[in-house]
Amino acid sequence: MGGSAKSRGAERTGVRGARPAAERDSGGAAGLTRKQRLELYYWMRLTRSLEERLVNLYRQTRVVGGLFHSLGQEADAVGSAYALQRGDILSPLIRNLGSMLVKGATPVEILKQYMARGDSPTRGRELNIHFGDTERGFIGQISPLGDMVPVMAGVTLSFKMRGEARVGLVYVGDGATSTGAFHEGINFAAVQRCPLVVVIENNGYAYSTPTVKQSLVKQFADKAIGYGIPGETADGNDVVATYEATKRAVDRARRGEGTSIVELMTFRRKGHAEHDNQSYVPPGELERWAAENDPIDRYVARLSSEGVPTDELQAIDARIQREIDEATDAAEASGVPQPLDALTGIYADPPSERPLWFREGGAAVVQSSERPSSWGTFDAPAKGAD
Ligand SMILES: Cc1ncc(C[n+]2csc(CCOP(=O)(O)OP(=O)(O)O)c2C)c(N)n1
Ligand SMILES: [Mg+2]
Repeated sequence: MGGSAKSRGAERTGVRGARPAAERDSGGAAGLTRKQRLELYYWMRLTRSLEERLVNLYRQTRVVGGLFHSLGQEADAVGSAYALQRGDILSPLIRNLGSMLVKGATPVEILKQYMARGDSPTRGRELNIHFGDTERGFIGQISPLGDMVPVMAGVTLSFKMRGEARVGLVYVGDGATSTGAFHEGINFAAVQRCPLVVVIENNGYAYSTPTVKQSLVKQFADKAIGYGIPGETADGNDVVATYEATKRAVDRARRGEGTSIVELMTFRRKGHAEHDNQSYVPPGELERWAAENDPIDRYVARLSSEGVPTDELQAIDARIQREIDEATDAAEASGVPQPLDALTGIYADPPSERPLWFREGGAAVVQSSERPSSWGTFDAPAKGAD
């Protein structure tokens, strides 16, 4: 099958012009039940409200690291992750909080992680959402752009070799598509026919670099042609269209038809992180996207037109507020990390080691007790030896 983009998604306001919501939204309910359609609303609203809470905490200096925000991209994260099944594996990025929530990450974990609490998933050693849980089906993110594509090629090759009907999904930004790792990983996955979906989140910018300075391709899905795989562009601000396009690629992968690209057209309405004031975005662009192409507003309009009463959505909003308040209280009540936590999970039994060995000029623990001879490494020279 050729790689040319099948459907053109929401085009960028001010760059390619936006169409009215009624025309843009995909038709039908995509085979989703009423309960599922409300779940999509719940996950998008939870993502937005949780990030709003995180911004408040950041401004109060209670979030100690950088804060990465997915404002305006909730539909692309939630709709794509929703197309996966239990047992499938997802590799998220900093703007995929919504995807992680769909896969079972909890608000309290996210808050503890950003607030660097001692009982957060990484015990305060990492201050964003770079944590994973293979049981729940999301693996830990890493910062180097594109590098998770070859990793997920390997993960999905293992599914294929074991004869498991499982699928992997890896997110990359428009910027990450310019890396060597993206190219090597997707080419390998394609030729090995790995059950992998590569979702390119085309949000207009890679930090301050606009997509027009990133690549000359018209649509990033067109890159699929170069790898001999299918590519499809969908409206990433339409949660149902996103779900449908990703589901098509997921189903193909599960049927043994290999790797595909799904490009989701969206827009990053916040800076790269909270500190970035987006002075490089043309005036009016952010406001235009907020007014004309907000994924939650569009979905609320759609649900209303399908007969979902407003008070039902308001009840979901109230439930989310309660959940976030409770999670915030729990995160604030939990303690800060203890110094020895820095070693937990790294050495076999940290408490048995002298805590300040590294300040006393002693050899690393690994030199004395935990380096198996099978590693074939050499002993460090004894102190004072020639
Ligand atoms: C290989 C590599 N180069 C540069 C960086 C620094 N960096 C981190 S995020 C980012 C921009 C990413 O843009 P994009 O891939 O479009 O994702 P988005 O932030 O828009 O979701 C850059 C340049 C990095 N982490 N890794
Ligand atoms: Mg980008």
